[in-house]
Amino acid sequence: MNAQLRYSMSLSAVNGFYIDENTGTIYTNKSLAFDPRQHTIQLIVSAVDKGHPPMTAVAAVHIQVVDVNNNAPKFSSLSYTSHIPEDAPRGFTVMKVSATDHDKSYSNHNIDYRITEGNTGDVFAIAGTTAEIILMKSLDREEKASYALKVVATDRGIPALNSTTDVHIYVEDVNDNQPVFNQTHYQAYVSEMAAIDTNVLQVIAKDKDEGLYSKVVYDITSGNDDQKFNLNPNTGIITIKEQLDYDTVSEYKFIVRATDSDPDRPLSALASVVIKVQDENDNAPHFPLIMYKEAIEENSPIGTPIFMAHAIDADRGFYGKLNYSVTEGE
Ligand SMILES: [Ca+2]
Ligand SMILES: [Ca+2]
Ligand SMILES: [Ca+2]
Ligand SMILES: [Ca+2]
Repeated sequence: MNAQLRYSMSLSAVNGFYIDENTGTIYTNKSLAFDPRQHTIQLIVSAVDKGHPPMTAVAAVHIQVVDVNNNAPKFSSLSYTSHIPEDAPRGFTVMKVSATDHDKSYSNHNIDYRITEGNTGDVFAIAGTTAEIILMKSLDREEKASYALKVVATDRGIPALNSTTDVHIYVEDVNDNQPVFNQTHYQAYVSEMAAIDTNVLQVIAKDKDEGLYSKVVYDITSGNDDQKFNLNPNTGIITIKEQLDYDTVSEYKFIVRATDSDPDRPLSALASVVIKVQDENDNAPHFPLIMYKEAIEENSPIGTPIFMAHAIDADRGFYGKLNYSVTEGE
């Protein structure tokens, strides 16, 4: 009977605890918050037996409150977006994400950041503790115009907790590509008889940039002094502007230019064009004089030259070679 004990918490009971008076087990009656400034709570427990007189023992109980890692880091935003020019220098800080963790102890709330997905070519790196996303390599919008990264924030608790956010990085265009002609040299043949506005050929240049930085306009920079041809600045189609004449000019050589439409710093490319005019039989031969009269002596031997026909044909080349024949005798 004397061994039967009755327990109590003496002195001022600490808020949050109670003791089973029969078993002496100490319970909490509310959730304890970890306070990094006060890790331990001291309780004074008395045990009284049922003897006569009762004997009392008093003990100090130190309760160590341990922070449990029960909060995952939480990002300040569900997703993040950043725009960065494609000519941004390496080392450029693209953006900064951030997460917080409500646990109290150092290891349970201290966060490390990692990029886990989408970092094609290791173009970006994240500073593990500050969460700044840094550009590590040169960008090229024409190669890759956007990145969708997954960034994970992990605390240092055991076990560690983490959460993930999406980071969208859009690469903004810079006019860093000049137009490129699909041929460096163009050549076409056109009949000298071709009508005005006939299409002779089309020059085409492409520009890998976007918008105005890729909108190409064409012009002829040299070789069209007599304005025989027209180059449509938008389509690149060269047409005949004035009647051609093989016998005056049989070949035209131009330099054409393709220029993008960057209002500040347009880029351009050049190509050469040769247009060969093809001869047509457009000039009837004619004799310089209308009538030739020759006196022939009677009884001249057969084969005596009596007349050297000499006609003129403005066609050169094949159509300028004449065949002579006697069509009618008098
Ligand atoms: Ca935590
Ligand atoms: Ca580029
Ligand atoms: Ca570009
Ligand atoms: Ca361009």
